[in-house]
Amino acid sequence: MIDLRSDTVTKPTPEMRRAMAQAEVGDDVYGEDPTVNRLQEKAAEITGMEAALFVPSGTMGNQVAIAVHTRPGQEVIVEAQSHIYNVEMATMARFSGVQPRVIFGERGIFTAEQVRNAIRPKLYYLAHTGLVCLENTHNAVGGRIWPLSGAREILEVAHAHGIPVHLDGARIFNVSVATGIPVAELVRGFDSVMFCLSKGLGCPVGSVLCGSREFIEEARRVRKALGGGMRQAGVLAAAGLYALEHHVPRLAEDHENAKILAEGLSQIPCLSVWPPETNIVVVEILRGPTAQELAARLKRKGVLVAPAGAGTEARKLRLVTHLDVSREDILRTIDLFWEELRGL
Ligand code: TLP
Repeated sequence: MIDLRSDTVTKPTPEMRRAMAQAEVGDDVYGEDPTVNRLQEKAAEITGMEAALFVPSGTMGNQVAIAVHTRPGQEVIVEAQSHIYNVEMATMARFSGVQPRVIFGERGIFTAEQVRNAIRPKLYYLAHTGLVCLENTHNAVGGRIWPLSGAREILEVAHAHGIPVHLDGARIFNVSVATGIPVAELVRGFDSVMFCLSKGLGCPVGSVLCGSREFIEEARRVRKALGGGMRQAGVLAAAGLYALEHHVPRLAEDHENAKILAEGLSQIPCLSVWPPETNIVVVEILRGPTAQELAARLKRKGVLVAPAGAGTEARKLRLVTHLDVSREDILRTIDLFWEELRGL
């Protein structure tokens, strides 16, 4: 099977498994797992933040950040297609007692002016704005890179109002490799950043939340309260350390494969393909099968792709390149799309 549904599907390489098997471990709830501690130190160093916390998933990293930054009854500014708003099961309402204040970006990217207009005036009878969240890359709009200058303007506006800004940087390493800008530079000024080890970096499990020492101290309490205190988690952290040391530059191959895939598919007349900026290709099917139907037919031929969006958006597919798909797999996928769609 050629699995292009997500970069979450990668399996640990033999070298990564070796690093996991050999990891030195301890009880991380006591702060005594040396490998977890090393991963957290390394993540803090890479992001230029004071401290970091290993969490089981990106969702938990985002939600712990929201819980620490906000108070119940506040609003959180989010983009309409963001993961935090769409794919985290309204968890900010469930665990933090806050509601999303949704802004519609231009193809997923909103401006500082839009943020300024969405911040509530500090009147006692209005909900106060507790947090702004950005997502880089922005998954649902095809792995788009949030322009750094725009992000910095948003940071300025939010901070001028005393509002913190969290970055869902699930794929921030893709941004860094695509732009050549170090991660620390991309996240400078944010109050917290979450990045995923279990996406393009190829780990089986795990994300890291980074921020100030004070923020991470509180985040550790919230993680434990949510049931995310892990014990001998060094076996997982070892995979993270291995990935940070060996799997970052190779993301360029995924970006190259995404470009080749997009170029190939864009030759098919009934498809409209969004030019990828990183490792995510969004394909709109203009005529013929729905996304579900085409995905089912491709599956029978050995290729897995993900229908993107629901309802009215059922004519979109998302294809994600990663560690476990080769150039040959990409060329084969293009051929199979042709086989299904020729003549349409
Ligand atoms: N994204 C998954 C799905 O949930 C859509 C994927 O296959 O892309 N932030 C962003 C931007 C994400 O894309 C994801 C996962 C998360 C957070 C959550 O990470 P996990 O799945 O580890 O909770």
